[in-house]
Amino acid sequence: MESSLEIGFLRVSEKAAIAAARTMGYGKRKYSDQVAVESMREELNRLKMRGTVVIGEGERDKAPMLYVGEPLGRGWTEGEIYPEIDIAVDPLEGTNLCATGSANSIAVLAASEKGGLLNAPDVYMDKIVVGPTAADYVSLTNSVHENLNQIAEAFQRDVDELTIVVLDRERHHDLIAQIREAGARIKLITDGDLSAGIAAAVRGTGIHAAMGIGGAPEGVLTAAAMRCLNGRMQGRLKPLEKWQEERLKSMGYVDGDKVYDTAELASGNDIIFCATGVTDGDLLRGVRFFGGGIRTSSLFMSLKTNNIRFVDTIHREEGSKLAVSFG
Ligand code: VTB
Repeated sequence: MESSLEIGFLRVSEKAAIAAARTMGYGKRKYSDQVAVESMREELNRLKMRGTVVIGEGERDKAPMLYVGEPLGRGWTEGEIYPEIDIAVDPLEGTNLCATGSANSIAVLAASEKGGLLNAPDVYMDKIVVGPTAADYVSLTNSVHENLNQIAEAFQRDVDELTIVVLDRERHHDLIAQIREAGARIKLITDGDLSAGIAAAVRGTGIHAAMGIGGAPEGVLTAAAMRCLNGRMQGRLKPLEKWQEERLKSMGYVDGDKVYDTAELASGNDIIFCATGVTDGDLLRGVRFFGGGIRTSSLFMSLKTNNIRFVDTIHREEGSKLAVSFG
């Protein structure tokens, strides 16, 4: 991918994060999502590409979507010289977190050459996510105990020195009990298993794995991040409701036990992943507003060029005399 296009994607997640962050704490999750979606759409349409959404906003939310199949970018009207790009978005991951001003909501986007991101249905997915240290040590077909022992071995520590992130949901009753029984520490989160998965792949966050059932679209985005970070994400599609089962069948997903590995979820060779903090989090700072300017913190990665960038951007308003401060 051209570097100007790569930088364009960073701008997309930054702008979406800023738009959402302006609504932080309003208590209106759908509105927060809507402004992030609108901002992403507007910015993506400025880019020199023929983009197509392959992972869009969840219909489950009934939010205004960037829908699967939506064409984006100037290439569709201005000419075929621009590359075809598949795009996966989660304009506001953790709508509730933003609406309540809680930690770890982010704006996320991944892009790849055509066909490089699985067009996963909007159902649930059972997941395990670890970073490079434990990447070769886990499998979704192992028991929870086995996986925790393996992760502990990878980190050369005891199981009780691990921290596992799990979404705080009734459906995780057994999973949580098993992790507790094995002795690992747990961080229960109200939302946002995508940002938890990314944090698990970065040393120093204090998180060693994310486990449990969350959204399949978020799973594909997590896998895109894992490709760039050398982490591992495994997922098994989990229809929890009747309509989800029907959706899977109609889309041709018949093998309910199939475990998708990182490179099946995100198979591209030219993957870009951007996440910008909306509210302060484990890995990224939230958007900060000053008179005359705004500051954002992003993770911006390119698989092809092997760059992982933590980008701290100051967006100065035109004519602003805002002094730049350190940190
Ligand atoms: C999942 C998870 C997301 O919403 O999609 C979750 O992957 C929805 O799960 O990170 P429930 O239906 O159980 O609420 C998030 O937590 C946030 O979008």
